[in-house]
Amino acid sequence: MKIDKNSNVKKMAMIFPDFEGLPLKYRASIAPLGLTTLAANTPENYEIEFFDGRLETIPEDLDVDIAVISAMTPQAKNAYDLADGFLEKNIRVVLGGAHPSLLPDEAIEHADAVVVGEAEGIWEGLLADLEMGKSERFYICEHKPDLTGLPRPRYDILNDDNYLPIRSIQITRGCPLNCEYCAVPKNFGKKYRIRSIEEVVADLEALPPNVYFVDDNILLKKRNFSELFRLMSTMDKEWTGMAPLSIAADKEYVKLIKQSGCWSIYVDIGPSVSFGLKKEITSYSGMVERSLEYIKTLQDSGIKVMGSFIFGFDYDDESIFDNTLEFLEKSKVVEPEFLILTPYPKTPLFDKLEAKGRIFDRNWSHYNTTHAVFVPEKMTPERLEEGVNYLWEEFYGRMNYVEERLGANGDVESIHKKLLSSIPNLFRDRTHALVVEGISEMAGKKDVKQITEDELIRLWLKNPPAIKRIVAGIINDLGYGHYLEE
Ligand code: B12
Ligand code: SF4
Repeated sequence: MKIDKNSNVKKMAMIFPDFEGLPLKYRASIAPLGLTTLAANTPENYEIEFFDGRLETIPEDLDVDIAVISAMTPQAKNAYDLADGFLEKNIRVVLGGAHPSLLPDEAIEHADAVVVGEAEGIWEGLLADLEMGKSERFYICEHKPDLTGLPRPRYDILNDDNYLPIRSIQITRGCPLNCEYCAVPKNFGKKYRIRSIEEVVADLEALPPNVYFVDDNILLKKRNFSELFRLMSTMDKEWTGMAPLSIAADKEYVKLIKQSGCWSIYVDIGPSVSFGLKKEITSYSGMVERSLEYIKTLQDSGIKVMGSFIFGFDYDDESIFDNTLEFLEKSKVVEPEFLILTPYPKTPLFDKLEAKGRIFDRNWSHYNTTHAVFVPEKMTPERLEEGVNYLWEEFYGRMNYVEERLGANGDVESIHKKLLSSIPNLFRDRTHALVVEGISEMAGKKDVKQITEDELIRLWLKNPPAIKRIVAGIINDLGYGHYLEE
């Protein structure tokens, strides 16, 4: 370790590596929470510099003592390449996060130490061991940490210019359910741990108004969450989070969620609906009706439904794609995401497909939900990818969607100009309104409508990288990415 023995100050790089295949590009503009949480647990004598590889190039000549890298599976290859480069320069490397926790034996080939699972209670000891040159290879989170008294994430290490004005916060860890494609129970345990609501409220009070609850399922522990939402009703927060669609079965809960400031919920619509969408399975068609009803309940209460549709289950055949479009038409879900089922290592799904010899692609960079890495039961991998691409194009590329968003009249010649000049219309919903807030702030205007077309174009041309990336992401989302290349 290149530590100056005379100085107690050490330099640490924290890195969230790049990965491909985030079709809704603006999501990269939400800052990751794992490393800011780790930073909060890092002793003060470490000077931390944070890099988000999705948004910036990691300098090759980083002058640091230790590199700390977090990786989900699709980031693993980039994480390992970076790690190898650091090791060559005699910089100490620690790997952690979802993928190294699932496959520590693979990760240790590229690191001095690997943290398996949560870092609280392990991290400071690991750093001390590294400093003394006697670190272990694996640091395993044997006892899941109590979530009381956790330090606040160190959002100050983030470059705010890179991100939407929204802060992530976590209230729960673990999950007692067992969805076959999910890595959460394996990494965080089956016990659902929840923080003290008092502490969460205190954290929220210290945060700006827009918040993202990264919790996987805000339907579990409804009593605790109800208490939180009641307290939030007086707090002037606007938040988004994730839940199963059945959250809408309880209309009182939906009302409370809305009152607490919820403007959108990301729901997993895929498995039940796609099963029900098979017309011949009439006994399941009730699921589709119920899902439509739940979506409507949320929408009627003013909550935007962001739907995740996963394709490639054994019962999915090629009819699923058009059936999904029909479902979208009926349900008016405004921001669907079309994902390919992906067998993340150590999940029940991986084991099942592996046992049948159906996994044919082990390039982790492809494990990003845009590639078929296994042989589906009722179509070829190619048809699965084509079907999902078709949905992205059909839904986001179709003219009436653009018209709806832009108020444009299909005049393709001037669409590029229109895209720029109509940005305020484009951002009609709340997600996009967040972007607008960022833009108006940079333009020094309170209300985005005060920004003239000229100013907007000037901003675009001179732009700070954040604006360009965010706007380009949205233009791509709308299926007009090729205009940006001209
Ligand atoms: C928010 C989130 C996102 C965000 C931001 C990513 C991020 N990591 O912040 C976004 C939207 C970008 C995202 C994208 C994806 N995600 Co995601 N995401 C999550 C979620 C819900 C919460 C992550 C979080 O903020 N946790 C809170 C922090 C505090 O926890 P943490 O990051 O794990 O960090 C702790 C420890 O792991 C450790 N730690 C973390 N890194 C490091 C590094 C070192 C060196 C050390 C020592 C310790 C350490 O310290 C922290 C404190 O203990 C998790 C589920 C979960 N419960 O973890 C899934 C999860 C991480 N995502 C997952 C996946 C697969 C994806 C996708 C790749 C695919 C998908 N599901 O769509 C996509 C990208 C593609 C796409 N289509 O968009 C999987 C990962 C599985 C895997 N094997 O990689 C998870 C576990 C969900 C699941 N159901 O399995 N995701
Ligand atoms: S997908 Fe959500 S509900 Fe299912 S096991 Fe994972 S965290 Fe739990």
